[in-house]
Amino acid sequence: KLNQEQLRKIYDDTCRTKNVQYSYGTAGFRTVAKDLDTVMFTTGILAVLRSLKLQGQYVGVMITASHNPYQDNGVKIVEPDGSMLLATWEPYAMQLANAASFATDFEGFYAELVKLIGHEKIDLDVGTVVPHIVVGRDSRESSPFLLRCLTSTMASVFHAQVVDLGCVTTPQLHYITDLSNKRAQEGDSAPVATEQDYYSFFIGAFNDLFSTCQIEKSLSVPKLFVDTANGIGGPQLKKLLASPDWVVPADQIEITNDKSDVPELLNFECGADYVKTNQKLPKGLCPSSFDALYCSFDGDADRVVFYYVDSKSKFHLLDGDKISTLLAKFLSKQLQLANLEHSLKIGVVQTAYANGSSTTYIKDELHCPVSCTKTGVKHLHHEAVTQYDIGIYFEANGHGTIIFSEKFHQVIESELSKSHGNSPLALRTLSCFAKLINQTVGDAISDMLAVLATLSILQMAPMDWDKEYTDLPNKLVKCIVHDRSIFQTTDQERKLQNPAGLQTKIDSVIAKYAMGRSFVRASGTEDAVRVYAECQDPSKLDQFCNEVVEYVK
Ligand code: NG1
Ligand code: ZN
Repeated sequence: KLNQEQLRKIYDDTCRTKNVQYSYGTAGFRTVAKDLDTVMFTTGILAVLRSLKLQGQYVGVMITASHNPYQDNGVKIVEPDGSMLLATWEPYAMQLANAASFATDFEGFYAELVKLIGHEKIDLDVGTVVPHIVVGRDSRESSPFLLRCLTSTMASVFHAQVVDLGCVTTPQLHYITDLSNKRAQEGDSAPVATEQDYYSFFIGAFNDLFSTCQIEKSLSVPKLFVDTANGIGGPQLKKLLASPDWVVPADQIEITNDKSDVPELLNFECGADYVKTNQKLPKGLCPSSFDALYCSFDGDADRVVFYYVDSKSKFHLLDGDKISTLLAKFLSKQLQLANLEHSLKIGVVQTAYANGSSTTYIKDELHCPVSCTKTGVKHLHHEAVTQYDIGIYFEANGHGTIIFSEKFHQVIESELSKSHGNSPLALRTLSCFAKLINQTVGDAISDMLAVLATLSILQMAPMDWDKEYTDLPNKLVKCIVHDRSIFQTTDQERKLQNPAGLQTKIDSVIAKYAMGRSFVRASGTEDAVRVYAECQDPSKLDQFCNEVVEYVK
């Protein structure tokens, strides 16, 4: 069945990194690129097994390390519907990678592989099911080599059909994987979707929304500057803007930090993570007119944060919480206008990192339900899908999207058909808006279009958006500790369970500060513990945060 000798040869040639412990975290595998050959080899095999398990459906694999420095890279597997790898398969990804990393010889690794195949009852009979894989990568220099490690066994050993999308954003990979499977299910003889499908779809949705709302083909903000972190978002956004169907005047959107061909500039002093963390303009941007809007993508364009500079040259961040609240305000209003607020449930999903003011605003001003989940989009996504018909979720760092339920589509369709072409504007607006948001994963490009459309429909300037509520002063710091695994949390990561007694000490600090909130958790992507603190008085924030840090160290 399996050509063991062929597999052995590729294993020997590919898996040069040994004795590195790999772990599949919130963002897949991620580490310095030079250590990734072995884990790429095993992840390629696991993706093939996942496709075999799912009757040969297209499984996606993305090579990226998102906002990490240029020396890093990473890989993650995407399910046929564009969601993240099924949680029960994450341990397999780890077992296989660590088997290859720590095995003294090929036999040790092979035994682990056979065990997994047996456990999942996967039929390897060549010809019964052909596995299908879609691969994509961001702009990193190390990616072409890692792609070869990833795909080394796919066609030769497993007879898989591999579609290489080349350089794409992470959300494009998710979208294309999902669409390819949908087309295959509908019996399309050439189901593989392309980047072009992505551009056509989102431009179409944007144009439909604008014409439905009878907006001139021009944005409400005079100018949008887009910092693409010198990553893959730059070239991809340029392709979208260059499309003949894109109607917004070219001078309204300007892309900066678009040197995706200079490897060491990736995420360097620019991008969503830099802007959110440092709360200042990225390299390459200086304040122009004070009514301009700015936004920053991260390296693989799955997150976005906005900002502007006021007439006193003060920087104002419009982060993931502000995106959530803008979209929640807009969509709740549309639901009311369409008389659907009792039939469809809208809600916002946040993590503990959401600013306390945003949570209060959503509850008290928007009267919208709010959920809190653990960090990591898969948790937010799950809550959005299971609890709401319009589930708006964003991490404070700008990663998020809106999920519209099956029921939402049914209700909208049925209301539209009842009104015989004379349907209320709000109903048509909701119908168009639902198409503008990438349903598979947070997407900087699609989220950016949704925010621009919302601001244009509501005729809001950046400062109107910002003044809906004022963030509590807040701080996020990283603590390097001896062993971060001892920091175990409960209550959606808002409280520590271990080390014993530490939470009581933190609580005693919190009690001293007006509107104080602080929590401590181990990072899933870095070898560090994160301490978050917010309180009313900006002059006491540093002291507050330091007191908690002292207990953690
Ligand atoms: P960790 O390192 O687990 O805090 C970070 C972000 C998450 C998420 C993941 C995946 C913060 C505080 N944490 O997770 O929101 O984006 O990376 O990339 O921003
Ligand atoms: Zn990213």
